[in-house]
Amino acid sequence: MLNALGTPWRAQYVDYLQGQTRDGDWRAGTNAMGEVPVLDVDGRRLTQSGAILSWLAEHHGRFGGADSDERYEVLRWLLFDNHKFTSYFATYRFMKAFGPVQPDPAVMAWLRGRLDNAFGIVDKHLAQQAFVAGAAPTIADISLCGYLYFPVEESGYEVATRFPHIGAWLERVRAVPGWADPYDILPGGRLAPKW
Ligand SMILES: N[C@@H](CCC(=O)N[C@@H](CS)C(=O)NCC(=O)O)C(=O)O
Repeated sequence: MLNALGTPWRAQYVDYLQGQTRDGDWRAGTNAMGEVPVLDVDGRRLTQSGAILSWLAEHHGRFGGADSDERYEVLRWLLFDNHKFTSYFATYRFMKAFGPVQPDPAVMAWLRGRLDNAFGIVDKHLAQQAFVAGAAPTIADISLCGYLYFPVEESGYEVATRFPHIGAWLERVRAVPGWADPYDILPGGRLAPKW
């Protein structure tokens, strides 16, 4: 989002795999919710990607939706994303590639069922229109696509191939000026999948 806005930004590494986000001092000083992303901007601290994206869209007057109906549509998809799309996929990828123990097949099968459903819903939606909230990209697209550009071997889930409308949409989002591969902009380097 920051790249798409063309606004200067600087990343700071947070080592959550080693427990930094569970540290009491980090929570007291940075985010009581124990999560990244955290955005420090104009003397304020924002957390929760949906709130960060909404603030940036409003502040810059871009990617928030063209009118009131579209802004409501954006909110609807941000909520769906946080509950059922990125949340399940991020968890699935984490357990599949980076979790502390080998993933439990029953848990993975349950998550996969949830993902099949969520991806199916978004795929059907994107068969009708170019972007999630309408004809132009918004923060709803930026929220939903967040984890889908990571290498397939990390999740073992072929999202773009299994859901062709999602695959085509990912190419359209990739064409938004400022788009960058996550591993080219995230600090901390790339880890090899463990499992
Ligand atoms: N709903 C939150 C989810 C954020 C989230 O799950 N962040 C993960 C990294 S992707 C995290 O900080 N995990 C650290 C932990 O659980 O200790 C958002 O969209 O910002």
